[in-house]
Amino acid sequence: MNTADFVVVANRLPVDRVGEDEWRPSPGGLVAALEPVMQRSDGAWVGWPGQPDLELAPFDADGIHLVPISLSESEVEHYYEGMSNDTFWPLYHDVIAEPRYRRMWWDTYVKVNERFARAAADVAAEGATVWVQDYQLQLVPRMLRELRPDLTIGYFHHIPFPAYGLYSQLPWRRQVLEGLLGADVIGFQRVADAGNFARAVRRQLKYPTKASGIAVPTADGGTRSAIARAFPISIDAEMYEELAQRPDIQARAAEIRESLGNPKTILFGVDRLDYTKGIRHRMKAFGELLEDGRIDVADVTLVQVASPSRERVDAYQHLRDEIELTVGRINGDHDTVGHTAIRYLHQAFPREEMVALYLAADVMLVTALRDGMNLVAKEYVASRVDNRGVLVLSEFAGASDELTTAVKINPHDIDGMKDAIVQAIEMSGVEQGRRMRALRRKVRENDVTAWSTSFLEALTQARAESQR
Ligand code: GDG
Repeated sequence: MNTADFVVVANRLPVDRVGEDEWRPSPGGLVAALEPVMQRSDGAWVGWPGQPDLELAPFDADGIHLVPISLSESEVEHYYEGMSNDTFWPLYHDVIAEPRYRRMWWDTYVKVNERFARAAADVAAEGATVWVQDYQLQLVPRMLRELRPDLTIGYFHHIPFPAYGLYSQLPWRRQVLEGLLGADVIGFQRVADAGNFARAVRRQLKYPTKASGIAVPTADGGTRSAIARAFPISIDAEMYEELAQRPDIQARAAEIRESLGNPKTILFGVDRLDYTKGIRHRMKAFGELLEDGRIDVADVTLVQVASPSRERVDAYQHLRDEIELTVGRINGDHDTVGHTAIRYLHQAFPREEMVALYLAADVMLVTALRDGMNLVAKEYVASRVDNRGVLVLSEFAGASDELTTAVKINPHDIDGMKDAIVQAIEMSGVEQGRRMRALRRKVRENDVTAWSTSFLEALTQARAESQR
């Protein structure tokens, strides 16, 4: 393939390198969401293969044309671990951890964004649609528009966009807004994120905004319109339903219960090990419930999968230490020879095992302090083909806007979270069914195909209008 009519540009390629010439589809929120879309279209995907100093020619995998971007060791350190994961990530998640502003990181971020923009410009056919993904590549839309004014450019922001009072800390706040405004459509998870973005544009750049439209000045002295609005991302719900109906996966769920000593209630959490996910708050609430005697270790077990993430960033190393200290203390205080309080797994599991865990879990705990969407909440719901199980869901996760019949919590309110967990443990089967059916309807109606279709339709429409 020389050029493509549809191009995705994302930090990572949708595959991991497992051998010299061997690639495996990679796990994670973004890939899980875009994989089905890409396989249906004849597109190209521009991204980093995940290892430094890897110079690779474009290749095809799973029906997708892949264009690898090479990053040196120091570029990975400055652009990815630094600017993306130690500046933008904490700043955009309401400074749960302190963002670090390093000029050297920014310079590399600009340089790497240019490389992605040029690769996308090279692979895109005349008049093609390019869909840029996420906060690692916020400058690409504008760079790409300058290189290729014929393209239709979309951008989707997978993480929150913070309130202006926080955003304005960013030393490069103008450049980032201008970078994003290079897109015809800028998509966010929640209505509130799109609102925060429009406010930042008004305050910082003084461009007028009207409903979801932003009037962006052009080089010829006129204006063009960019659309900023919410497109809540979702999952391939049908795939989760199918997995959940497989006899081997159901048998595995029973086996998991058995191997935990058949507790009455299994609580489950699965997150990348990240400070945004509220894992410590969740454990504090659980530990206090045991301490208070409101639950008993013989009856209730918490299974916590914390998949390894960003292990070279300091804040993540500290978080891991804190969590593991907490797990050790709670288990030390409450375990019996036959029962454990927390079964902690710092590992990544295959999708089938995840679904077996969802099926084994009576209560799913999503306690994020800030989260763009949180796909785990939706995966749990889609997997509960038996219409049983309770989702405890943080108001601070984007999923909370749609999943209104979940048990809602404020994870900062430990007493409130403890009550919600007890409410979930004690909930009748009838009540579980009523809530779960409503949740499942939402996730099925607004699945990942509905998400990408509505984004791409908005893009087509925006382009048609701007050409008029
Ligand atoms: C970002 C935003 C937004 C996790 N551990 C394992 C595993 N996972 C999978 C889950 C889920 C995905 O990774 C995680 O997605 P989330 O949405 O929960 O969170 P982030 O990774 O932070 O994703 C988020 C998302 O982008 C999409 O826009 O929702 O707010 O932060 O699919 O199942 N999968 C497997 N083994 C694991 O151990 N197989």
